[in-house]
Amino acid sequence: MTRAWWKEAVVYQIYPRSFLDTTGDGFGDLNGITQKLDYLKDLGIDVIWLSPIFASPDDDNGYDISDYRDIMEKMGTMEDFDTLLNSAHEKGLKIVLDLVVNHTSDEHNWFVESRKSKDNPYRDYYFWSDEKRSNWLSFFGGDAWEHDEATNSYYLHLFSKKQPDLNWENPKVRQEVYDLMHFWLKKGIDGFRMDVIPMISKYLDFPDIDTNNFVGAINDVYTNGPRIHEFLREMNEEVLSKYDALSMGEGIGINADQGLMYTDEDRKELQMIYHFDHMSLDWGKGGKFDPKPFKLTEFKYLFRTWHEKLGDKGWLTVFLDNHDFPRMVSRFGNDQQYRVESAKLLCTLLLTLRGTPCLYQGSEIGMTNVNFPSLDQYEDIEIRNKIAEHKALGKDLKELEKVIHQIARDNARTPMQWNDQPNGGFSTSEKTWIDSNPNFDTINVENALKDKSSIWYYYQNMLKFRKSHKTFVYGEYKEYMEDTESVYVYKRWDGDGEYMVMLNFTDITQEVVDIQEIRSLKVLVNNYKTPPINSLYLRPWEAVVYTIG
Ligand code: ISL
Repeated sequence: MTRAWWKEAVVYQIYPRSFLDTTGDGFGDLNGITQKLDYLKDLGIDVIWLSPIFASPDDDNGYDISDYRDIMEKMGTMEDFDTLLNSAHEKGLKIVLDLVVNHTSDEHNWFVESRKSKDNPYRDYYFWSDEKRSNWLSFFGGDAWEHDEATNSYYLHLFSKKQPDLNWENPKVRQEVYDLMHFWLKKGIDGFRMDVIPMISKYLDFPDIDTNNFVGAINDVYTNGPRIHEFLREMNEEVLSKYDALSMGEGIGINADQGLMYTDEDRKELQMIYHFDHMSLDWGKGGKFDPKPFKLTEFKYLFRTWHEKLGDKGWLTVFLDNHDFPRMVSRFGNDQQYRVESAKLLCTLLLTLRGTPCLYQGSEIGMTNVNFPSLDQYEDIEIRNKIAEHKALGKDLKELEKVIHQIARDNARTPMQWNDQPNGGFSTSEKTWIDSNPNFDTINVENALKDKSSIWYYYQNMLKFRKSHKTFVYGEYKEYMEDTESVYVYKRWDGDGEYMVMLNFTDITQEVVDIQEIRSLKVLVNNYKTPPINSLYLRPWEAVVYTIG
């Protein structure tokens, strides 16, 4: 398997508006990130991915960009960005930006022009039609085709109506995107995370979807369109191949069979993608608002299958949460009695699988879902639209509220908890753009740094451990006890070593059975303060990494 820096790196995602506010306006900014670079360096990560920092009317928290070459005013200036980039580089940290080019803001100049008249030179930058071309639904509720008065036509928006989809069939659009990528790469950034990249090629016959099966629509119709690989190869040839840049695609809709097509090193498209298979395990057919129970066997099956299918040629980003999903300790762990143990267990999983791990801000202190007591506290357009839809239909909000507590994206978007001061030390403003999780009084960085047995130090230790044991990056993978819902056990090995990882995903002690190697195991890492009982038992949420032989 080819070795590469971006395979060995660990990425840390920052959600800038919620990281650190240095101006007192209740909104995180670039200077806040610069201030915390030493913190990140100490933690031991290599690459910082910044969610969008560009000019935007902020309909979808910056994922609606009105100028790709300008910084959002509330986040700072281009000078602040240059300072951040240079300081990061001085400390040996890399910066990756979010490339959101499936759609723009409706306030982007291209769209402002495009909607003016049918013969405007920018008309073909977007998808226009005299009538609705299909029954497609938008991710944030309602039709994906929006009527526009000016020309009495409809335009396509797979997300909010302020996020019109760009028409990648138009070579001028592609050139515009490549130009803006060059702009940032020439400035010295280290690569891109690519938002909903499998959606940029559309099925131009716009086939109708089964509106009761939104997940099916995403996988079968909205993503992996006929020209996707051609576009990505072109992007690689025109831009990426000219730099030593990281390219990480948001792999929405990509299944294990398709994954290799995107990341096979010989195909020269993207270096890695992060798939959604394990992120939708607890979604019913209706999508995230139709939750169903999570099964560990399915979760393990997915990791196993992806590992096999990508083989030695493809590559993955491994992640368990980000700004679009609930907090991992609340979703896959136990955020009450075993918060510390289960957060450490999930860290162990993230850092012992093949693939480039992507951590999300706050996981290193075990931040949890927020459960806002009032629905009015939710800021996300997705949730607000859903609430409005329910109200309009006269539906009961109690049930919806439960689901929102469980799945809302705002769970992961509450401010970073630095200390026990107001707003968890995130901001001195009385009002912040989103409320803090009140548990900042106990769960915060300051407390974590005072306690050598904290989740934070476990992360720091695991990051060092991964760096000094490359077997976890490149090695083979074999799973044991695949059919149990309680434990996740796997071996990682190569010429340099052989290791066993054992994780108990339950609140009770579990027995590990049928593993031959079990007699010759030595503990390397353990998430409990006292050594394991023995290698046949795992205490609640216990995680142990053993060396074999
Ligand atoms: O959270 C979701 C909506 O229910 C996801 O399906 C999400 O829409 C999907 O992961 C795409 O996410 C990306 O593009 C969106 C933006 O809202 C997300 O924040 C971004 O990560 C549109 O740009």
